[in-house]
Amino acid sequence: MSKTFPTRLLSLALGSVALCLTACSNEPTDAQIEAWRQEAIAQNDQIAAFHANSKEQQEWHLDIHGQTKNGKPVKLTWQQLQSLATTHVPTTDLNHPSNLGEVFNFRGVSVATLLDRFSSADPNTEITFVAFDAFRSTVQQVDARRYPIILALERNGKPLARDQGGPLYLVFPQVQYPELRSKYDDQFWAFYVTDLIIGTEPVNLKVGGQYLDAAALEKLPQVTIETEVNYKIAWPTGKVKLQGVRLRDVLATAGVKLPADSAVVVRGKSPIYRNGKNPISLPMAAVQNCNLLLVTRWGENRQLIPAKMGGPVALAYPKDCAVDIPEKRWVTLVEELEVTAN
Ligand SMILES: Nc1nc2c(c(=O)[nH]1)N[C@H]1C(S)=C(S)[C@@H](COP(=O)(O)O)O[C@H]1N2
Ligand SMILES: [Mo]
Repeated sequence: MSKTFPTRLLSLALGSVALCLTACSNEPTDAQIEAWRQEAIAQNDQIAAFHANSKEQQEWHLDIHGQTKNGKPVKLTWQQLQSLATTHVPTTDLNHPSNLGEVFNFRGVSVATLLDRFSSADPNTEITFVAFDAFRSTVQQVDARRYPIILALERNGKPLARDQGGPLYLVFPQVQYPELRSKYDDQFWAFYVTDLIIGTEPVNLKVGGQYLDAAALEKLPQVTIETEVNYKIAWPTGKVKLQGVRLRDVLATAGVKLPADSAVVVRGKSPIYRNGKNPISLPMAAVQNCNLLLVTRWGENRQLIPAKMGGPVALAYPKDCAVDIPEKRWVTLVEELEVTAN
């Protein structure tokens, strides 16, 4: 595969030169050759981008968690998604302001079909879509069953590019059902969807080869802070109460050693939180000296944190921490802690 690009580039360039050498009376100027070269490079880049894009699509999948029929997560491969994608939705696309009035033909997987096949939750349960960038969009299950809401993978017969919300884009049939316009406005149209959570998952935190459940976390000392949060979606603005347990207590209860020169990597569900090149890595000094928290409850009534808000477990930072943390990234849908060399 890697051979085709340079070969192609060369033949494009040579082809242009040969063509002109016979047809033109003059030798091509340096400027012409440079123009052809640029053209060949641009074409080559396009081919490379196309292949990268289709590779990303081939590897894309949808994970379904929470209240599934057998209680286990379901993984749908790109191929399975393609064969399930039999629902067509003609609609305008809120996120393409250049042609707001244009009606596109989206093809995708009906969310109702996914729920019929995989959901065991009662009709009042919310479902939450999670995206590559940790964006979340929560829909009422009754609406997903009543309307043809789809995870689109094609628009007007073409795969959805990344800048069109692809490979999987949550699309609402707002032309056929105008009442959806206000209920599910542009904020709900999630791009690059990776996960669907039916209801909220139970706590299942992986720490040093062990899995801790809600009961294990409840046994640890509970800490409450009041702070502004940066979980972005579905949280009130201003200060909120958060209740949770200290990161260091969680690690200790799992029997994990905490060398002074190590760091704790926190991983959430979304791929953006699992980027090995840019992990969420907390220096051990901060873990030891600050009340970095894994929170499970919020608000005056200490309610459990639903998937809609990024629960059941999220990472929170206290205001007052003497140790410098390079970048405070608030992590939702926390699934794993790992101690690594710093
Ligand atoms: N994955 C993902 N989808 C998303 C968003 C996002 O940040 N990530 N932003 C939402 C919001 S708030 C809006 S208004 C629309 C358009 O977002 P844009 O203006 O950033 O393109 O996409 C929605 N879908
Ligand atoms: Mo928005």
